[in-house]
Amino acid sequence: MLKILDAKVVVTCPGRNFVTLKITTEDGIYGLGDATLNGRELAVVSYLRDHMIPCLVGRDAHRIEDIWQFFYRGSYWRGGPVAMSALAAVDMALWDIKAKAAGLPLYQLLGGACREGVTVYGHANGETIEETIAEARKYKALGYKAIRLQSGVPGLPSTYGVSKDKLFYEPADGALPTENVWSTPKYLNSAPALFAAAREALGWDVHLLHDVHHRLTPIEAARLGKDLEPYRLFWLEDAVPAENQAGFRLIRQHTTTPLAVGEIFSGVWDCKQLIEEQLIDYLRATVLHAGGITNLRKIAHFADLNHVKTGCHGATDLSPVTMAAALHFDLSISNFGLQEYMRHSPETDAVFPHAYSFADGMLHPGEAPGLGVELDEALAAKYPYKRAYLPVNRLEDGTMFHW
Ligand code: EZ4
Ligand code: CO
Repeated sequence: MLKILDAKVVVTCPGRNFVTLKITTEDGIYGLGDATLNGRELAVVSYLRDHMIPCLVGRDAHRIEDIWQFFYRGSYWRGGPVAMSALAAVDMALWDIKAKAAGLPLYQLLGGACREGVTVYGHANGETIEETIAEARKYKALGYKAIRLQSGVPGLPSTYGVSKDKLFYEPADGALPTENVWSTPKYLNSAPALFAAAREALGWDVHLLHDVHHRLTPIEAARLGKDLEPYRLFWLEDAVPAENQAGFRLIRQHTTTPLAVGEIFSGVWDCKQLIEEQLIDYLRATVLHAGGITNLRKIAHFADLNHVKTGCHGATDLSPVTMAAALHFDLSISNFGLQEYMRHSPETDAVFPHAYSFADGMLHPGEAPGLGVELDEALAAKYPYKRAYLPVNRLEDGTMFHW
């Protein structure tokens, strides 16, 4: 019995908002969990503080599966991003505690390493194709084996994924949502040219990826997939919104471009059909928004039976605690595909000192017991919460669209 003494939620904004759960046990061992839900942070804070922490105190921290089931089944209102992010934070913190109690890095408890490191992809972006390719060259020089390319769409004032600060893209940029403008025809006319130029300039010895960010219909996505086939993408991400999973059948029937989807999924029910019917190649669900390490492991095992690999979301709104948890998970599962890696700012890394490190295009979680991430609470307190929203999108005629 490793009794849970207390738990608290820390909100900090070292450049962007992060919500962290810290669970403390009677033995003095503590664990950290990330509960950050970009643009809706305080809903998860309340879910944890007002509804979960009172039920956690006094429980045995070792009983991870039981505690997971207690909250999942016991809330009656199952699932959804707020509840599953809160549950994930509890789950991550408990795995952190268990691994620290064992004196082992978490990946050892998950079955041990299946590979030498976790291959990651970085984000190259620019207003123009030339600028994007120049950025991609920098990633290649740093040793990256896989690079996501996003370029400005001619005729649109701004585009998803294209940022002024190349290193630290933060789409949640306004105290009220920024309004962007979108045109599918303009986008579909420009995207293939980016990859034609990129293969010409970068060659074939690097994996290239692209994120559509849920902006097409299935038939439009099918066309884009076909147009991109000559450039052999590693994956085409979030081609359409995935609430209607059957929509992927149509894309699948038309193109051999590999498909990735799921960074906003809350669990297996958001992707059961996608996996079962083998409609996708990579699942983007994360340990954070999909209910923790406990839940994502089950989903990954199910995916493995259906030829689907993992491709965990790893944007900067996932804190270093999630990044560490994802790396332990990635290292230990049989069907790992690729891990997204957007570097955090030095301010964020200072608040969350961590054992994971990058070399030769791969991240490794390190050998520190547990997740291998600390929280500098004194420093965190110096960065108070700042309301920030993700942008919204409208078509050129003013119609609300997907962002
Ligand atoms: O827009 O993480 O692949 N990465 C992405 C991200 C998401 C943000 C949303 O919080 O799509 O940039
Ligand atoms: Co994405």
